[in-house]
Amino acid sequence: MNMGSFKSTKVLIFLNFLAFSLIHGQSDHTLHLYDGAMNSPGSWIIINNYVDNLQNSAFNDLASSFCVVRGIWLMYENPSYNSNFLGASAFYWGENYCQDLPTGLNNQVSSVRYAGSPYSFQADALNVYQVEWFQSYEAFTASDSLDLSPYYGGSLIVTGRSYWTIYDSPNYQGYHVCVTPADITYAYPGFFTQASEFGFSGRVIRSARRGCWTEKVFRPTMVMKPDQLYTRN
Ligand SMILES: [Ca+2]
Repeated sequence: MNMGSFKSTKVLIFLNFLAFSLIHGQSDHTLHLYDGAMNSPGSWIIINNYVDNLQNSAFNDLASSFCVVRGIWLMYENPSYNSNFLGASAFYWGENYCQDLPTGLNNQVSSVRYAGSPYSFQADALNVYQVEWFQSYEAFTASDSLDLSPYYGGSLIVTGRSYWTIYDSPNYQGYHVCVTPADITYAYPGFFTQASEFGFSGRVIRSARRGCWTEKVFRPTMVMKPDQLYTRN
């Protein structure tokens, strides 16, 4: 996988620009990071958008606990969502929940971002990541289609109540499967931490569109409950 390619960098920049310009720096997702553990939190910062490097907020490798006020949040050991160096990562979704960070991330978190729609964390959207556990470059769509450069396919998050079909070729061609949220009644997001969980081991995702255009359906192997931090172990 060519992690540092110009093409994928360009996609990332474009997508980030799109997100920022749409929401004027605000989103439906809010995260608090605390210097200390929950019993003595100390100084803290409020985050409601992507933070590529917490050094810019003078909070790099400082957080020992967090509160998710609302949303779907992804936390990474390294800057730029582990795109230059892979490492520990964790995810959380829900509202009004606080917890100490686990050992692998305590005083280690260097970047954070949310997944799903900037407008509502339970709206229909598809987030596709280059690497397992939602690491590295990301592509996002809330509309009917998505065409991708050939660098994606390591993990994905399906939010809202819609099914999506992902393809290994552009223009909705080639091998394809349908992926689903965890619960479409309550809009529980579907977290697919690695390609084997959605039948894409050894493949890349080149296009995607809303709806289930095949009988080959992959549901999340685990229903990730709200109000719990999930880390790779
Ligand atoms: Ca770090």
